[in-house]
Amino acid sequence: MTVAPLSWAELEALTIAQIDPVSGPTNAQAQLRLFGAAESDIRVTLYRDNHAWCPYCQKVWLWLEEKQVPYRVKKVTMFCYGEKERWYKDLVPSGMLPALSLDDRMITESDDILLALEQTFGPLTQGLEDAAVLPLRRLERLLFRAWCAWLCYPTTSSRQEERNRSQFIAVVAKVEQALASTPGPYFLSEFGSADVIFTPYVERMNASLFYYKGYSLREENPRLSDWFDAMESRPTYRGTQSDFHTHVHDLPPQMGGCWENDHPQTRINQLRVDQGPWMGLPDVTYPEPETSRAEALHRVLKHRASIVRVNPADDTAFDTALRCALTYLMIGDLCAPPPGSDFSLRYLRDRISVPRDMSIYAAKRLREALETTAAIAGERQGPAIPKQHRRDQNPAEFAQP
Ligand SMILES: N[C@@H](CCC(=O)N[C@@H](CS)C(=O)NCC(=O)O)C(=O)O
Repeated sequence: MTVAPLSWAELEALTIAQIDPVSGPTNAQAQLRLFGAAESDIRVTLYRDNHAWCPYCQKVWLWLEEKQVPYRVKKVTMFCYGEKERWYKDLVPSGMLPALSLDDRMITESDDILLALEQTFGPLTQGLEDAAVLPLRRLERLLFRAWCAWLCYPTTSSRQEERNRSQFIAVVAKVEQALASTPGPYFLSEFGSADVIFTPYVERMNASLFYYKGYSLREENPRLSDWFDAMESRPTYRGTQSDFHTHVHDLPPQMGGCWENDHPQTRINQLRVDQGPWMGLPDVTYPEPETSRAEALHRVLKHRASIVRVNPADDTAFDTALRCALTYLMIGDLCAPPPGSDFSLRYLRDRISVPRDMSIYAAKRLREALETTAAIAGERQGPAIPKQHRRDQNPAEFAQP
């Protein structure tokens, strides 16, 4: 038995009050973060990418949120998904992100940004140049290089693939040892800048190795698993956290390619990340908030005109299909979409970006609703997600008037 789709007005009535992006917990939508300060006291502007894909931006973003330094956010387009804004090239001719203005001084390079922030606002527990932090920063770079060597170059033989894997796992063992040498779950005795430094790439390693190599970093390494759990206990990290689906499809154009192996587990993981079920994937373990469905609904309603416009399907048919998926999301009753909607619903399923659009559990619920509704119409997948660029995600299409 299927039900008729709710109208947009009926769906609107199911929304609940949302968090305040300026003063609520860390979130990707805020353009201003005050932490109780007056707007006139702001000394910092962070320039970061629209989609929250840039790892170096996440590092600075997390640091500001942890230190509760009031700041403005200006979002900039990355080369891989659109055209760089002229005003930004005037400020930073290379177009590189992140950049930060501090008392009207422009700073680029994420480590230089953090050093300048430390000088002005004090370190986040330990400074970047603290004797305990320096070796951890070197370890993070070692891990990064071993990850790139395994993921970002094609291999010509299974022996080479195995060697790259072993080299990565040998560095992970050092990371496990570093984490084991402190009493708590963090890299030093308390949470601090060393944890911020590791966060962006360890999160991306967890996603990409699961999908391209059939290797579950978070599940196979007990100390890293505890570290991820501890990070997820922090609302700051939850607000910047992405999911497997977003990362595995945003990394190839940024990294110049991600190469998969032919391990059977890789195929299993790819199917799961692309087609679900998304609940239970090792990209998140904290309990799902009760508000996840309402958050997803709110975010779709906010952008529904653009979502319908960019979809490859006919607007009227897709409008109905989308309402069917949202009806299922909110009331749990199946709603049959117009014939042919499998393609268009899966187009949207594949383009929800975390945390840009919504938080991780909201995205999982929305993907699930889109997939369940698409499956009533048929088995056709959406258009392939490009690997060389992500101009299918051009933020200009979603610019608010
Ligand atoms: N070493 C720089 C690296 C920054 C970097 O590589 N940024 C990339 C994004 S992750 C970038 O801005 N690329 C230009 C673009 O994609 O538009 C830092 O630490 O800030």
